[in-house]
Amino acid sequence: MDLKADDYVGVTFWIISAAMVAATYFFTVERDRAVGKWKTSLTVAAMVTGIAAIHYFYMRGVWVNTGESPLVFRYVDWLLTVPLQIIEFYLILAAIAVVRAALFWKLMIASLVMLVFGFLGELGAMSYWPAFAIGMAGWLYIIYEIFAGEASQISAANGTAASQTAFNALRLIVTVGWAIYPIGYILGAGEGGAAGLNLIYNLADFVNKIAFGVVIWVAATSSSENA
Ligand SMILES: *C/C=C(C)/C=C/C=C(C)/C=C/C1=C(C)CCCC1(C)C
Repeated sequence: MDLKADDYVGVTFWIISAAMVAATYFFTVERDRAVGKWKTSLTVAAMVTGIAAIHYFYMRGVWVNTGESPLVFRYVDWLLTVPLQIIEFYLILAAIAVVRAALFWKLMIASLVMLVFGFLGELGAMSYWPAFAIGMAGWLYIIYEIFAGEASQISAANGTAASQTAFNALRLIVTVGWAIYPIGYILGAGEGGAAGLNLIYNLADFVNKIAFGVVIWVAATSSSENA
């Protein structure tokens, strides 16, 4: 089926598919410019956009052909890429200090709670707003942990200038960038909500997967040039 000119949500699915492929290529090639542990960080950034690219090809098909939310593809993508981004956070901290594995698991479990309850709510397996509230609690816990908890203390006490810049930028992404997602979920509750929900989720993925990788790329290449 062709993409209709007035299907603006479908167009965003296309643009983001292309952007995810381009970003994957970029982070992979730029890996050569990074040294040491930063190489792994760029590899993970490329994995996130690469996994998303594949899901975007399929999600676009569902949307263009049916006009419905590609619910399962969407959440499978998130369930793969959000944990990778949590790993990315942890790698940045682990590059500068000895970090307890418990911190990693706290962030990981909170992100899974956030996603699983979002999925149950959108699927209709659970009431929409209680599921949303539990998902929000998972996200707020992550924010607490990276601003007031152990993660922020490690970064402040041990970080280099580049790692602290990366940590602070990633923290902003998780707070401000991730805040776009609940807006999509809220729009999804309204009449004809699928368009608003997908438009906002697409925008959010564009920011949070590509900008997230770019932040890591900036830190990786700047600290490699100084090394
Ligand atoms: C690459 C994909 C990313 C970074 C996805 C992030 C998704 C979220 C931050 C979702 C958040 C949600 C809540 C905070 C409440 C419940 C509904 C969700 C799942 C949309």
